[in-house]
Amino acid sequence: EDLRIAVVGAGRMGSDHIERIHHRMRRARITAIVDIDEARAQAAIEGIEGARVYTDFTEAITSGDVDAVLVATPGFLHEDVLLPTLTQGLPILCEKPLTPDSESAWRVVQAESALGRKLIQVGFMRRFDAGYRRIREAVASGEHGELLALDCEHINPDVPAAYTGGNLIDDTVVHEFDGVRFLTGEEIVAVQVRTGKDSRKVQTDGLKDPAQILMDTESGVRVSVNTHVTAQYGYAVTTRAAFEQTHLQEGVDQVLPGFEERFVDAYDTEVQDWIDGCLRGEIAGPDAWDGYAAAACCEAGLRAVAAPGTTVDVELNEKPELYR
Ligand code: ISE
Repeated sequence: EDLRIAVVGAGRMGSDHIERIHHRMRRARITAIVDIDEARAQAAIEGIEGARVYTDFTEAITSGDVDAVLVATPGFLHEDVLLPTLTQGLPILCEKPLTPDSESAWRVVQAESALGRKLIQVGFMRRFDAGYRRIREAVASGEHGELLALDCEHINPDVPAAYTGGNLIDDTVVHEFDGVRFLTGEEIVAVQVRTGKDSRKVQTDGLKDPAQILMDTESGVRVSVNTHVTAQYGYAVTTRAAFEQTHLQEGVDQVLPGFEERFVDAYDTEVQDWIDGCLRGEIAGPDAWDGYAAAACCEAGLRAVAAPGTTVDVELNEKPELYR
């Protein structure tokens, strides 16, 4: 039996996933597309036989026609979708961020903890990228000695007109917060932001571009992330990992139009693994704790943006049993 998926949110990421599931994923089909904008949902459903449009999310998840839910609404709407879906006991792939702030992310963690089993995977797709995995394996095996530093780049051709300095952190750098946690296997303990000359392509007040975000991990791995989100020429994500005995570099030759192209294989692997896991009754991949930890890093990052040059500590609650 195929996994019957409801996709909630038919915007940029939702449509990308709909197309992916419909054309490329095995053992799954879309049975519901939910969007408050009915016309948008109708457009997304075209050509998908057996799928229904819903404007009401609760109706979709209680229809009896849905085994799993992929959440692709804007982050501020996630909690309202996640909590009822947990209550229904349905597995979830939730696009990043889990929720926009650590307080709401913690509520989700607690709700899942209370159930006593994992149902949520967070859509941090970089964990499924081949280059990221090569670095992670080298860190875990210790074959080149200890990891000492990570120097990363995150380049976007442009961002929406209303993009703020805060979005730079909670929409863009959130990927590095998770990526660094994944690559090092450690929590991030502190964040700092440095800014300088701004590009004349920046359209919104308060967005500093380019910027540099510095992080420290528990064992003292030094991390820098150079962001440039109005770079015009393309999308690029690079990582240079310095070990005691060598360095590894990933992504340097990959400048593409957007993240959909750059991470297409990562997204495909992420969604297929999730589908296969759902069918086996197992949830793997980045979990709600990872989503919460990233939200806590973002909070520190937002304070760091407001006070360039100061180091802001990341505050984390104690990790619940379920995630240990
Ligand atoms: C988006 O969510 C992504 O996944 C991209 O990697 C990131 O560059 C972009 O800023 C985000 O909006």
